[in-house]
Amino acid sequence: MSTPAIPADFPADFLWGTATASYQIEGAAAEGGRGPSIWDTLCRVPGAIQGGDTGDVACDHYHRWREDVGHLERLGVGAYRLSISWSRVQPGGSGPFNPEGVAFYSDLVDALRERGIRPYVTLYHWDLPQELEDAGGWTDRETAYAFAEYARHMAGELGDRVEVWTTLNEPWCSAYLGYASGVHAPGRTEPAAALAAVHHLNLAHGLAARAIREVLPAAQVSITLNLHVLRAADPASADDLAAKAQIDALANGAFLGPLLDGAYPAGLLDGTAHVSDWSFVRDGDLELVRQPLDVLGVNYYSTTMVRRFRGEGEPESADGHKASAASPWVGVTDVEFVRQPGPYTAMGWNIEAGGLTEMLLDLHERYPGLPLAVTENGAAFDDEVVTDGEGRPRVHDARRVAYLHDHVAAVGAALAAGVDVRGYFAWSLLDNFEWAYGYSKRFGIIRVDYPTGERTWKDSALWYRRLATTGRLPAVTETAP
Ligand code: PNW
Repeated sequence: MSTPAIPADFPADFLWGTATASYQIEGAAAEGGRGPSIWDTLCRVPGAIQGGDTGDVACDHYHRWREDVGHLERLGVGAYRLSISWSRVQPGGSGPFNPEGVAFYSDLVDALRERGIRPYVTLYHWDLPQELEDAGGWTDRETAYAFAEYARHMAGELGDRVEVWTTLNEPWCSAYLGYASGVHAPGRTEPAAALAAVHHLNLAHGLAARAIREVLPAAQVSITLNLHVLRAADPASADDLAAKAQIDALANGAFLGPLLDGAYPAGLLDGTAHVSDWSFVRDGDLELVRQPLDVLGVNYYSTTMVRRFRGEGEPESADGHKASAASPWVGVTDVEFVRQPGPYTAMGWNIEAGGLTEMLLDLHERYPGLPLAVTENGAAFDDEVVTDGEGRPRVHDARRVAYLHDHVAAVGAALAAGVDVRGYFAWSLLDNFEWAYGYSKRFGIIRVDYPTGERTWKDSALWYRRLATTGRLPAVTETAP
């Protein structure tokens, strides 16, 4: 086990939390007045989701939420990151709100606060109301205005009971996986549309941030990005470095640029000029997108290595598919994604905790004074339930404990180097619906049995409780119940 030089203790006010998302855990897809979302629709497309799984029931959190709040309380976490299902609170995405849906989140937020757990609320974790997609979805500018009205309404309903308002989770996924590669909802494979989606998501963030602050002037506003930590296969090769810059513009610059620098990077506009003229960016948009951020959320799982396509065979895309399958990398034809040394998680993602320190340091250097939070980090493994001497179910997920240990240590290393990191959220509280992979991938620190929904603490939950309650990095062996 690696033991990086980190302070023995995290700051006393450092927030330990866990994260989930509405569609991945709630179920009750047709209950309580909820309207359909684009994920309900994609789940009905044959072949779209592994095993034909759907979020119809998921972890049944909609009915079991009191029990889940109990798990959070016993874990001793100071914060919980949840997302609101837009179509549960506003079934059509515009028009009337659904009081029953709003009450669900209001009660949940109250229950968390009563236990001293701060709610970090994400307004959009990919479950767009289907009616809005039918009108063009994120390719349509109107969706950004609709999002801002939804955000305004929720700010009024939940008010200052919410600790941090996060507008969007990983707009990279919404835009490129939803509209270019099509592996996420709405499952479209239209590269030009994906670029329009990038911009309308950025615009939606800016409009929503402004609307939230109009209702709640003291609100803390955030967005969560999945930045890519990139490596050039040969750092001495100008071609590979150019390939890396090309991917950096699409993956990172497309969001950091307008959010924090006030402009899309020239490399992004040039590199996609053959796909789109970006005429959907209107005068004044960039000022709207660049709203002050109280904290930037970053999700981190792995690193990405690229090189210039060397002309043998067919270049591979990010997920190992041949580039002739739809690629999320709009406009890119001559970049290869290189498989890196393991170990790997069950997602096939290489494990490299140092990449997290690197990402935090890099953000700190580029945007000094911008507070950061790790809003997701975790790993899928094939866990196994065993029975201990006293007949109790146990899950000895040693690889997940090691993953969390090393990545928390990586956050500690960034803190020690002076980076302003405020919190860390383990993905995920529960095993849940892992999007196109259905229930085949388990990220939880608490196991969920399907279909009974029964929850069982894994060793990683026991380890995380020790971390959250002491603020000290436990050894990987500290998993006693
Ligand atoms: C994130 N990629 O998803 C999401 O925020 C979570 O909902 C999800 O469960 C978690 O990470 C684990 O996958 C991602 O292809 C999905 O690069 C795909 C990618 C990145 C993040």
